[in-house]
Amino acid sequence: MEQKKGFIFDLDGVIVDTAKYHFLAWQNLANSLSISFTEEQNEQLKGVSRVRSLEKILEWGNVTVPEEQFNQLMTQKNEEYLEYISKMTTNEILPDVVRILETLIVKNQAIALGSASKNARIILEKVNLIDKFQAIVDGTNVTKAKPDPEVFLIGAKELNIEPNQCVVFEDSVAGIQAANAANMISIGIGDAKVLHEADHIFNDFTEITEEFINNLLTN
Ligand code: B16
Ligand code: MG
Repeated sequence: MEQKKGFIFDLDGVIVDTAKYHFLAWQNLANSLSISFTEEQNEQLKGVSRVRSLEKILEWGNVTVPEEQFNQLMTQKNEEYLEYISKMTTNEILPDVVRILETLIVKNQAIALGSASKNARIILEKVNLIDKFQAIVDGTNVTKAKPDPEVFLIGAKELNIEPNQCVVFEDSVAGIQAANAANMISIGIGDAKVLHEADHIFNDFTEITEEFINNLLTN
């Protein structure tokens, strides 16, 4: 028999590819401090909070700044990031995300967002998906960053579904670890070599069949 489960989606790298905008904004900021910043380093910032991302960039560049400047740099980065976000459209939703969301809605499943981003609501509004989510847990609601399970546990609570009845879609290693720590089914979206700790791994949502979803609902 099919059960009601909770489906929790990460945002950046799962629903939309905003990593490219984070990269441009962090790169400009790093360059202004004469720190080099590569796409490989950007990979390591996926799922990582804004504060921790800046700390890491400063560490890589061997640069220390007073607290006031640190806060200014965070604001500067976010302002540039918001400029990119403001131009986003529905065209930037990753392939078959809408198909999977619609499949879950037709099956009367509970859907939440579980993101580290403090800009999550703006992004969901820009790509016109905000109405698909019954709960939105983002960087404004959590005190502990992934791999801590807090973001997903709050999501489960808001959906009123037990954690072990929840399924998480994630593109970052820290996010998969957070889902596993929350005792949820973890589904990695991305490279199997990177996301090997996940219970299931797909390159993207086009590979997820309705049969796979049905199996999740009956197990
Ligand atoms: P913001 P996710 C994360 O989102 C990003 O992957 C990460 O690169 C970013 O630093 C973090 O959000 C904070 O974002 O600066 O917008 O608050 O993957 O957890 O949806
Ligand atoms: Mg992500």
